[in-house]
Amino acid sequence: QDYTALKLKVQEWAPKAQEKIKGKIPETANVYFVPATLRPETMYGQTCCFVGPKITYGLFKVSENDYYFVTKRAAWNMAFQGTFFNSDKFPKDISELPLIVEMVGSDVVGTLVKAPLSIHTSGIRVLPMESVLATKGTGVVTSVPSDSPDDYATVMDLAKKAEYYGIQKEWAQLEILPVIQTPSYGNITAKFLVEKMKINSPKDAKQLAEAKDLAYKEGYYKGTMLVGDYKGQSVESAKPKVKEALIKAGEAFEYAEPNGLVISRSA
Ligand code: ZZB
Repeated sequence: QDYTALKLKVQEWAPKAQEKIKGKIPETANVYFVPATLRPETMYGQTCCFVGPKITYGLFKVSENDYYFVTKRAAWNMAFQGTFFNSDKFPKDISELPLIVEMVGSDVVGTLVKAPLSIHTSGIRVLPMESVLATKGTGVVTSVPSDSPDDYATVMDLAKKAEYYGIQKEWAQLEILPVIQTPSYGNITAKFLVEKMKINSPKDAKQLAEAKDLAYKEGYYKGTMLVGDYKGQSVESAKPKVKEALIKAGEAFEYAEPNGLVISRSA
């Protein structure tokens, strides 16, 4: 899979995370949460960033002043894609990764990050999502509730049970921006499908998978951009252009994953 890895810069850490990184990175360091996405053209509509609350992540040093928050598995993959090392210095073992500190997802819930292209320019929050897979992408997922049924179902649930999840309700209630117009599902595809299919919970995995499929197809083949530099263009034509622009601006990079396989020389 060819993903776009987006750089969401930390503005303010959640207290638990702050405690764990204290003294381990410079005060002036740039730290980024790095979700992997297949839908760069939807980034205007990001409203939060998901982590698996029980998943273990690492803070990895990428350059003198830059650090990435991803799973160790993703960092290992990135190590061979020019993200951490030059080809003459590929790591031989996972222990050679520049790991600063490990944290679990729940440590970072509440962290405020700045998401490139998002209309929510004062930042979005890191929130918990039970269905995040540790074995896919970077283990960090950016949330676009307008166009991802999983994200829509999750933010609705988070807002409904904010106290249970230990979050502030407002963090899950940022405005949902219409990003893509479609002939069959209107301009907030995910909401339309979740309601039409009567999906009541982020745990309705089978139905959500079906909704995701429909949303992908309709968005890609029939969608038109409602916002951004490529407003009025088809999604098919805007997608590579948005990706390119993000990469050029230093706000994203390419991340590839060999079919969920972890190629580890130490394995
Ligand atoms: C933003 C986005 C906006 C996404 C959208 C989708 C959609 P797929 O389709 O199953 O191959 N994702 C990435 N990593 C993980 C993970 N570790 N666990 C759970 N979900 C993950 O997966 C690709 C999509 O799944 C990614 O693209 C990401 O969400 C999520 F409007 O990023 B996406 C109809 C889908 N719309």
